[in-house]
Amino acid sequence: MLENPKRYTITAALPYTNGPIHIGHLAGVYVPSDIYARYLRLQGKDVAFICGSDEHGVAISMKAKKEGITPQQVIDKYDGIIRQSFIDFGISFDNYSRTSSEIHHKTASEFFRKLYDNGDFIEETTEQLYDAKADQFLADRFVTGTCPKCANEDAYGDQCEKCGSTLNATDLINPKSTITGETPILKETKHWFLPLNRYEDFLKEWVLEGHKSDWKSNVYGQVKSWVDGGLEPRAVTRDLDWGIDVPVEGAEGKKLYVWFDAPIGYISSTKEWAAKQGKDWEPYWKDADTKLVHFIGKDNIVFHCIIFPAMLKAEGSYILPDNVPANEFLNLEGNKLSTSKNWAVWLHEYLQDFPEKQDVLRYALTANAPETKDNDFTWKDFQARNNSELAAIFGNFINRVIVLTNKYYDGIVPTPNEFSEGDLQALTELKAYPSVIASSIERYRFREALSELMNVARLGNKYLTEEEPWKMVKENPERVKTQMYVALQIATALQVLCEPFLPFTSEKLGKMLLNEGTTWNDVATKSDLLVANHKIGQAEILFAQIEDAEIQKQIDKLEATKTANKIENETVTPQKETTSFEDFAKIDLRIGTIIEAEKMPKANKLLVLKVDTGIDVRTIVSGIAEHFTPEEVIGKKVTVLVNLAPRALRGVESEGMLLLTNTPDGKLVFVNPDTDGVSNGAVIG
Ligand code: B3M
Ligand code: ZN
Repeated sequence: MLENPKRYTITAALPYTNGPIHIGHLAGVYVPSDIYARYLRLQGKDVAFICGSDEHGVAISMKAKKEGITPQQVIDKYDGIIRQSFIDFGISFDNYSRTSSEIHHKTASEFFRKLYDNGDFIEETTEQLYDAKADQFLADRFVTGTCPKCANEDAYGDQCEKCGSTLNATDLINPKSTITGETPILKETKHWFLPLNRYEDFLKEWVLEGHKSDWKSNVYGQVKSWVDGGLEPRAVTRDLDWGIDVPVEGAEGKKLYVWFDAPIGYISSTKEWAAKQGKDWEPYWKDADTKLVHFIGKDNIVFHCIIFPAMLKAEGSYILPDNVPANEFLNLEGNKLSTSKNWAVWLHEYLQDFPEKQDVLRYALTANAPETKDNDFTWKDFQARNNSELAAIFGNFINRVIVLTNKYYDGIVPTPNEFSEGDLQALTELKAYPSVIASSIERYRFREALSELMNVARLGNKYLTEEEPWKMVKENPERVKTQMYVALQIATALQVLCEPFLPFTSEKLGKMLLNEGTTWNDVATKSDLLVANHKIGQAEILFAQIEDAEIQKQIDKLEATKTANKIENETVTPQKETTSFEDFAKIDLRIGTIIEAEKMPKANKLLVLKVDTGIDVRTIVSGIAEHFTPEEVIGKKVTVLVNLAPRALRGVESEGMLLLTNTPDGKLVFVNPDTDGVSNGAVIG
């Protein structure tokens, strides 16, 4: 681990511009990286916080085909939406570029060409999957099939999301083209391969030895299993019509593999940033005193810990990542987040429903971050985090301090008298928090760091509750001056220390305290963060309560998505075997009317019905009690199978059966032909 770096290059995974971003992206990558970058800036460090849109790859082409537009139109649409989401949520990149940019095409091409000229690639003609109907080679997401490692039937040509394996398309069992559904054939094609096997010793020494103690176990474990399992040459070019041309002769129609070019996007984005700043980009990627940290999700570990480092090693002039603190996955209400199933909380939609509540989501996602294992986002937890933590602890403390200071001293910070033991104890505890929080952040433990931040607010509440200035003011107003002075120091510390986590709240609180310029280090070293006679502003509510109705609306929205997915994905029951007209003629279907209904005692699912079939009035027991009340069905016209052999149900003789079907979300509905003007007993045939 690099001690005392001169500068920091922090990268956040480049989001594919094939759709908007959701809470899983924020939780996994962008909030943790933003906390880290903001914290380092508060320490006065030289930080380049880098990101950009990932605009090549099959995912873009597939989206274009699906929407009937060009890949350029797809990336322009979603690049704009994603950029805005990052701005809206205070993700403070120093530069956000895009891999369709000219500077990236140039940087990636030069990078490839250098390795090509060094002879670092294996040039080989191999048989690849080919969709004869679409007249297209199938790579990556253009083909799905069964994963040879874990038997997941929805594995992609380059990766299995279930077990995390990286695959070659030809590894798939029962491959199917996602373009036409056809079974692909094998066809020869030339590609260039990065011989990862040649880098096994380097990776063993750099990662398995060098980062045994400081890389997260979920990351280290994945890298170890890949390297120990033996690495194979990996194609870094594709037969595609969208992407960066392969810059060598004889490569017409070939593009760089998206996972070769995308990580180079960090470098080109840094170049773009440095040019705008009038800085030299190279120290941020080539100086041994630079700490390079990649923030990613777990499905990107192999690309950031094996493939990209092998590329950097081969190129020879770059530094390697000091850490890759990958997060696991966030689930939503117990199910995997899914763009394709619209099972997500989209950031742009969140802000429509919860305007000005970016920090509440940042807080809830950090408090629940999947740092070492997959975790679950629920709307109930989100509400509790806001109401029981942010509002009840953080907001309540701040509100009491600001209101009382305005009430007792017209907003002027009082001059303290002699400090009591309790005062000194609180001020001493306060000074410890900057290093406590820093220690967690620097070990990428953001949940822990956030919990320590909230302990500052708890310290404030505890102090006020023990000191009770609202009572003391009657008997010893001089004492209250000291109490409020101490409370204001805690509030100011909270304003500074919360900035990496809750930037919008920090800004609001800064305006309420009219405090500027207090540094992280001041909190650790100074006792007068807010000096006597400083005038503060008025209180405003930092965290309004989130009502049950607002949460129910979100839960209902997800239920509607589930139903829509069921409808879209409903598989039709296959037709039964052929029957004869003679057999059909044996059944006797009539129109009838339910004239009485009651629940079957001690049987949740059964209603006992009296049905006028036109032939007679008979008893029919029907399993519809969980879908209809007796009142709802009385008077309803129904289709009745009248010559079904009678049978006793819970001691009640049932003579016939009503015809019903169900909606995709499982609701039962009566099946009735258009029965206007049709009498009971009418024969259906
Ligand atoms: N575009 C994100 C993903 O796999 C991918 C990251 C690239 S970082 C260089 O969803
Ligand atoms: Zn698998």
